[in-house]
Amino acid sequence: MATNQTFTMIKPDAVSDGHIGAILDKITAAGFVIKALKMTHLTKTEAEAFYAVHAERPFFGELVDFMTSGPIVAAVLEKENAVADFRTLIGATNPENAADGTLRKLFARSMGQNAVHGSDSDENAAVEIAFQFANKELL
Ligand code: FUP
Repeated sequence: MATNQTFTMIKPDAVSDGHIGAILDKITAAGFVIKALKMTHLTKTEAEAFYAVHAERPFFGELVDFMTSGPIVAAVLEKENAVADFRTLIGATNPENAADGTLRKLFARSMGQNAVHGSDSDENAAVEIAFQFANKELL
């Protein structure tokens, strides 16, 4: 599943800064179709599980605190080559290194509060979609 799908979250900084509409607009303008969409609030357990790969990193606690600090907008996006093309659209993890016009360059506050998540592989996209969306939301 998910060869042409990716998972995104508009993170609490961008939600709080009022960028939901502008970000969704840029996502659809780039050719992605929104297949599922919800505003929700990650629990500590969910954020810890989502970023478990970073559990031993020094920034983990701050990352979990940030991701649970306010609502997020989660979405499933569809497009040919979705994972790679969406990573290009969001730009580098650190917005200071992100290319002009990328979502992180335009909307992120910092490396830790970088506005948008995008899956890094088809396998992770499938796992992340299932993590946030029920089957009936994916029809
Ligand atoms: P990305 O794939 O670009 O979202 O980046 P990573 O999976 O490497 O990191 C996930 C999140 O951890 C980033 F969005 C922000 C945070 N992070 C830091 O706060 N500091 C770092 O040095 C690396 C990542």
